[in-house]
Amino acid sequence: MHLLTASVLLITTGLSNGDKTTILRLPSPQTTKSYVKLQAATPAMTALTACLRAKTAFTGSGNSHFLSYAAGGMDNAFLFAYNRNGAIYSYVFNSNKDTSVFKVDDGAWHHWCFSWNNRGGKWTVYKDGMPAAAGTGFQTDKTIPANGVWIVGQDQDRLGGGFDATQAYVGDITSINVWNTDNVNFAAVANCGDNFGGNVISWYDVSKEIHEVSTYRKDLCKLK
Ligand SMILES: [Ca+2]
Repeated sequence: MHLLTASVLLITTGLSNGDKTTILRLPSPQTTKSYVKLQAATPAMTALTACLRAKTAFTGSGNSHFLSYAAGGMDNAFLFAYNRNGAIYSYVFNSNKDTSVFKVDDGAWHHWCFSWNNRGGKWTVYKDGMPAAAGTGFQTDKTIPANGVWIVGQDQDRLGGGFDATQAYVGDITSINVWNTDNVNFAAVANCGDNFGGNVISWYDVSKEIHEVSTYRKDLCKLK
């Protein structure tokens, strides 16, 4: 069901508070063998929001990747990751954005979003539903190409592959949702009930091709 309220794009999923969600657990030590491919029909995007919940105490020697999107001959069309300092960083259209949002690797569950709009190049990082860092002039007027490949837990250096073990994510991750807009109700999306899915990727509905990753199911309101 598609629900438009006050020009904020939300898609209700079949989930409600108390329901269990699939949680991925990417193993230690880092390996290129563990990843999940998400089967999504992706439009060309002049704006984007990616959100997820992650719990990790892992600090890598390189950048640890939650999610990568390769498309149109561009392996870093979009990346959502954190660096060796435990700070959120992203790529949009092959250009990186380091942020001052630290302690991703504090061992606790957090809800993270990165949003971007090519109008003015506005970007924002949200932590647990609240804005934590923002800026402008990042990849203004660029368009992220359509019909690419979404990979959880690895950085693609070619379409669907070219992984580097030192760039793998280690830890738990769930609630990966992607919208082709930055007009999202972030507080609602961060709510533990996880009622709202993205219109590009909806975690509840998206087909997950799982490679050497363990899974468990849990009520998101009871995550520890
Ligand atoms: Ca790459």
